[in-house]
Amino acid sequence: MKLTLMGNEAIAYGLLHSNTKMVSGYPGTPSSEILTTVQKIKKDLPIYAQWATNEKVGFEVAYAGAIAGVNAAATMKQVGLNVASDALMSASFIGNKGAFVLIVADDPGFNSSQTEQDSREFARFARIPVLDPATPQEAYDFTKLASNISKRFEIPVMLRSVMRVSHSREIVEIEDNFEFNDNQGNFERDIPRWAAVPRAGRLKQAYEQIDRIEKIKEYNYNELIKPKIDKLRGTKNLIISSGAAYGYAKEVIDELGLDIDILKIDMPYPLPTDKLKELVKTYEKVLVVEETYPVMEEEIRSENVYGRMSNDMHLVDEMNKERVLESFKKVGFYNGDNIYQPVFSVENPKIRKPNLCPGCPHRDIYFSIKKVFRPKKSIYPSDIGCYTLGINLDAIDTVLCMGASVSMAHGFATADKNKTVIATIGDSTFFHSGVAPLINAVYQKAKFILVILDNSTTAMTGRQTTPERETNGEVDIKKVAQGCGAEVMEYFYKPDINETINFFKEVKKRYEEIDRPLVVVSRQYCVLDKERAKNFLPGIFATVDEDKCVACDVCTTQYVCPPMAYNERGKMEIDPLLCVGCGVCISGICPTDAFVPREEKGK
Ligand SMILES: Cc1ncc(C[n+]2csc(CCOP(=O)(O)OP(=O)(O)O)c2C)c(N)n1
Ligand code: SF4
Ligand code: SF4
Repeated sequence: MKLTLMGNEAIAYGLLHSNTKMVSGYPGTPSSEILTTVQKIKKDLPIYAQWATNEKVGFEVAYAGAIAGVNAAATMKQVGLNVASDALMSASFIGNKGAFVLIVADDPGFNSSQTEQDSREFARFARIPVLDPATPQEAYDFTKLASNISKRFEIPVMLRSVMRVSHSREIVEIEDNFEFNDNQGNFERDIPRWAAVPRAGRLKQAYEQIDRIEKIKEYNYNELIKPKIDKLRGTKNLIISSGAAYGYAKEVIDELGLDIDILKIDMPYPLPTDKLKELVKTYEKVLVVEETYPVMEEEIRSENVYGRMSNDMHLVDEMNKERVLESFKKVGFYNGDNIYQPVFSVENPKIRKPNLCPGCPHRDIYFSIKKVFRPKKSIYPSDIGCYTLGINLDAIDTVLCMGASVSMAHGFATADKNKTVIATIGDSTFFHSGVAPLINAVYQKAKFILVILDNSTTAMTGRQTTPERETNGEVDIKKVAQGCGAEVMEYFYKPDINETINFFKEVKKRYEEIDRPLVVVSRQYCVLDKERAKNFLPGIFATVDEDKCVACDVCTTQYVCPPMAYNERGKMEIDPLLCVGCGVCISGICPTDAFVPREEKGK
């Protein structure tokens, strides 16, 4: 059967068609659609497909399933693997009974991530095989292959996608008339294996791990690489490539009619290094085209191998045809002009700044925090989510990684006692990794304010569910924070800036009275949550009384609602198509009260 599928949807079908019974993960672009699609296509099948509180938890839930004999998978973005890496490093010694596919989507070019790390490096570090699909079709095929290899060698197998595979679409051929085999889990006690404690048990497993990876190398060569080597024509030069990078290299070769052999590697680790080095010797020059780090290049490094390590390939950012051709020129594969236009680069950024949505409650919280806790006397650590866009309001000083706002607030409060620390974190991020540092802060008697912006969803990554929402409040952020030992104040947001400012004045007062972390739980739904947002948006649409506007910039620099922009007369104007009618600007943002309800204009 043929379907037009996004890479991530193809992976979801691949999971279904390899009888995967458990899929667990944590959202993160560009991986999120994998689990969402499994939830959609599984229909009534007895498949567990759930979001976890973080990637480590997701990994461990699914991995236990694989130990119990069912086929399982965990999904995450590349930085999520940092969080799950503790579990991964041990799982690679212990292995699994059912298949365990670890799906990680990388983001070369930092399109929506804080790093562009290459997860293949993690596979090499953990000594587990990794498959690197180049297209949505391969994303489907390789998911099934990963499941087979995992089951056959009883080892977690990584499927490493990148944004250009996960988010591109093509017609994908998938299995027809598939019947799901509902195999039941059956945990078999094997204490020396599943609970191998240092040192004797682990020593044994470490030798087994080495032995296993050697066998997988052989498999890689015989089944995946050798058939392709047999088809090489024996030209003067060779390109070795994998994943999405292969697509760029192949297109450049085809479009320019270059006579260069190209060997596509499906499993970049473990590589049959000796055999590849033999192959490399039969060519004059070999260029390795891969994203993002020189993983294969390091493995097959020889005098005539070129790439990033020889400085013949760009070191940062995504691959594209212009960059590939530039490398061809550097190593002497091509002498003509570079026919491809430079795409976006740091030198010519033409980007619109990301911004909070019109009507987003997060904006008012930041505006009010700044009004009450003045920037010169405060430090604003924040975290990762939609609320990070509070950066546009200059209401965020630091962003590191998920959960770090809380521990960094603790650190800042300890290091700089002359300032008040007001940290911000989203509800999903708090559950992900904010709880442990809050306990630590109470335990260490730190004093700061932590504002949890609870919009009842994981908005940034596509509004996935959160523990509180899914349990109808059985898991309650307020009680969790209280249980951690923090003082808690709750605010039910209203679209009136004076209400929010007054609330933060109360917060300031309370903060001065106590000697522990003060947590503020600010509740309001995401403005894109159409069902719920209509309950708090009053439908008061704004316009500007131009006579009153003195072009002071307060609204465009301190409140920054997207419909606001200066017109050709140098006066503020509201784009009526973007205004969602929250009415907040009218409630007191402008020092001269230039914002008025639309129908009042001209009164
Ligand atoms: C370790 C890690 N996992 C996942 C992500 C992707 N990610 C970015 S923000 C975010 C959650 C945002 O949700 P929330 O904290 O509720 O804030 P909101 O976007 O709803 O304001 C996620 C999952 C990430 N950046 N890092
Ligand atoms: S804050 Fe008021 S006066 Fe200042 S630019 Fe905006 S609308 Fe004009
Ligand atoms: S009413 Fe004002 S603050 Fe609200 S969305 Fe419209 S322009 Fe933005």
